[in-house]
Amino acid sequence: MKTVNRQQKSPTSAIGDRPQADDSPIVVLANRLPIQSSAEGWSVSPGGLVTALSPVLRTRGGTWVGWTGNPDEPVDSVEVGGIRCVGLPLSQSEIDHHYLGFCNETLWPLYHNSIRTPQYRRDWWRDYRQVNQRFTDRVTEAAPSDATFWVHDYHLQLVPTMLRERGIQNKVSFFLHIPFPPVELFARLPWRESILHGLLGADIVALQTKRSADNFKAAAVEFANATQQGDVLVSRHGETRVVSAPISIDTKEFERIARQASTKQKAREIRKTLGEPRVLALGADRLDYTKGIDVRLQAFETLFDTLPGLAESLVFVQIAVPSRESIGDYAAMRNDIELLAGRINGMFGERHHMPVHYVYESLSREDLVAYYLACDVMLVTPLVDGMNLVAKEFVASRVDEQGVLLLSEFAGAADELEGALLVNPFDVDRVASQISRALSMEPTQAESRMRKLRGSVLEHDVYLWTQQALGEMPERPI
Ligand code: GDG
Repeated sequence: MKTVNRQQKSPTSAIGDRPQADDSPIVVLANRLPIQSSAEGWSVSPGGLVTALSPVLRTRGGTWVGWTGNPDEPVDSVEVGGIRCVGLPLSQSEIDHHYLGFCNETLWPLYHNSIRTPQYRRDWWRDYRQVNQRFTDRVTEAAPSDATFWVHDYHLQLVPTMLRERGIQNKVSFFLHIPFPPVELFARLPWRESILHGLLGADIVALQTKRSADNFKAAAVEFANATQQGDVLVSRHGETRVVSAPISIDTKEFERIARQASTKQKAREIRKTLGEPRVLALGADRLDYTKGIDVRLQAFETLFDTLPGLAESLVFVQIAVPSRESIGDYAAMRNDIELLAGRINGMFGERHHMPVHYVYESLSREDLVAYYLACDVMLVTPLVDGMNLVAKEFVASRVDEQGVLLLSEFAGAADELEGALLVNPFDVDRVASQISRALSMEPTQAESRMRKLRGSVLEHDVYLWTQQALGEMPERPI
């Protein structure tokens, strides 16, 4: 969709003003490049976003611009796994101020409903602007003339309008992976107007849920003088269509891994190694304070206290992937969770049986799917979450139509995943009673719920999301 006013706002085009077809090459801008280096050179790093975007980048051609994750590491342009990757080296000070500071200590907590206190610092903001500008400069050098620009996430919210300021009139789509907060929380951000004006340079702003889309529209009306006409915001930057495009997964790929004999064998081994418990419950998350890992542990503590014998017959495995360890709130949360897990094992464990297994590492995808397959109950209890792909991956992996999903109503995925047992993660007693309900659910009822869940994830996969987020097909009804 070309906009009415773009021409007027951007009279000179640095890259080109040809009409763009839907098969135009894609240029992805994301904080991180999807590659990792080893002795053998660069390889694709495992991750949701790269899996999601690889097919469209390979078929339409395109480039990915981002940072490698290490300070001052230059990557000119390398082709890895069929994707052209162009690096933007960041200095240690930019990493500290832009990535760790403004992104992860200001925006991350603020956008997650301020469940930790956001820090507002002008020096961080200065580097946030600077890094956004450097991304913009780098991408304008690297992009083909007919490219569609696809800007990702809270790290790069100023880029759409910075592209316009460089005279670029090509299609620009922005996708926010985390929630957009209610206007009364967003209002606290000292740079709220600048962020909104940064985003409104895009033709499309896509968000995970209708609620986030509504929050964004309300903020743009209140703080950026935009007027709203249905799903379109009209501002001094032109027209911006606001869509909800819930991200998803490569469902077929998870099914394929789950059907492999080696994965099924691993799933059997997992249960055997854990002492063949009657019930295996699972959590798998990046170790983040939004994910409600403590909520699950507290719920199990309550259950073990009230249901005699349960702690002897159940094992709860929590896979916790290390994340953002240098930030104080993360270190404190890790400490709290490990203390809680230790306390539960101390109170309810026996010499040959510990009810909580805490795995502080990142597993291979095949191992993760084996855990998904091995468990009886999957616990996804974030306090707030843009979408939550773990919930969808669990469902996709259950080709046997078994297993129960317990899901927080504050995960974006809850809007779609009918068939899950929904919980309010702030109500620990209710989480405990829903776990208990899952444990005693009739197999036929569990199967019918899982069929419903699988129908949703099979239909709404990552390929559909790509089209929606780029504004190339109608939004799905929720
Ligand atoms: C942000 C938003 C939104 C987990 N354990 C292991 C492992 N994982 C992978 C999962 C999944 C990914 O990590 C986690 O994705 P989430 O969606 O749960 O969460 P965030 O990292 O917070 O992502 C979120 C997402 O962006 C996409 O838009 O859904 O709301 O916060 O893919 O598989 N992967 C491996 N080993 C593990 O042990 N390899």
